[in-house]
Amino acid sequence: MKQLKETAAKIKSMEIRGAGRIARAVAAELRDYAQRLAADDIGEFNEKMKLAEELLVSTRPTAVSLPNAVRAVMRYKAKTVDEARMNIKKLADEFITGSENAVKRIGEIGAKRVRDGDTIMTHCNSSAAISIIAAAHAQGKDIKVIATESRPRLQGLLTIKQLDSLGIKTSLIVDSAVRYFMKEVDLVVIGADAVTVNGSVINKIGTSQLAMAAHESRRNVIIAAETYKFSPRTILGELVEIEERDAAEVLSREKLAELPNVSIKNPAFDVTPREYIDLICTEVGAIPPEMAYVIIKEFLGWGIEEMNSFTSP
Ligand code: RI2
Repeated sequence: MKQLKETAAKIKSMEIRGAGRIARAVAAELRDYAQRLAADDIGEFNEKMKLAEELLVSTRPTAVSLPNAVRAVMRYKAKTVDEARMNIKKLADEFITGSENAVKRIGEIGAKRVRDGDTIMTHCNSSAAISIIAAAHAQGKDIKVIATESRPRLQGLLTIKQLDSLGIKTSLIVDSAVRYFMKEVDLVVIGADAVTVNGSVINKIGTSQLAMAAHESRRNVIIAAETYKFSPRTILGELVEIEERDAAEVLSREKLAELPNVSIKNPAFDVTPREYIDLICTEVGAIPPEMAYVIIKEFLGWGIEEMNSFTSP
């Protein structure tokens, strides 16, 4: 239980972050927890696994990759504890390898949309988006990147470090400068924490204003997202919850205490409507956002019928 709680705490505090990384971390944790778990029979084992699942899913509400990873591992079927441990390990390992391959494949597919000489704008720190940029660079295309700082957690600093180590010329800008620099941009490439059935994309706060600025200037916006970032529950009309993080990420408690009339609002994500998105690049192909339902049904296995039968009593 100690390690399970530690992993949950690391995801909550964002020591482990990035929608794909979170998904792989929970799959690995469920796998390892299952191997350590003391249980007299399969009933007790299943109950304890369920509690572990609930704890992990509660850590970050927006990244749909998290419950999708949990679902992929928790569909194990077993009559004995040993059999359950074995199945869970197999499913978790399959998910982790599939996820790593997906990020690589997204790079190969997405790089086809990058032209020699392009300047790409990106936001926050997305492994899937960086996979596209890195693949285009590896193909010998002469590209430049403009990366946003991504306040308040400054994930943009991780992005510039990664791009720098690949030898890609990169400029760092403050988030509020995205429209100012749009005239220099050929293509926007960003990641996703969740994609809804209608093709809207939930990603780091600031993504929607970037996409709007790109749309205004007729620049293409590509979203890099593995299929496990698509949200089956949105078929039922559910909205993706936007995580509201601690005020101290924006202003220290001491400074805030000096301003009795001020409060901080700190949503971690926003929603970009599909009208501002040209393409969602997944590991199974680059699709228009209007095709999100096909991904949810064909590749995640959740169509309208499955979702309704799953939730009906
Ligand atoms: P990959 C991150 O969320 C960012 O919003 C990023 O765009 C998204 O996850 C996808 O990242 P956070 O964990 O899965 O920093 O592409 O809040 O790495």
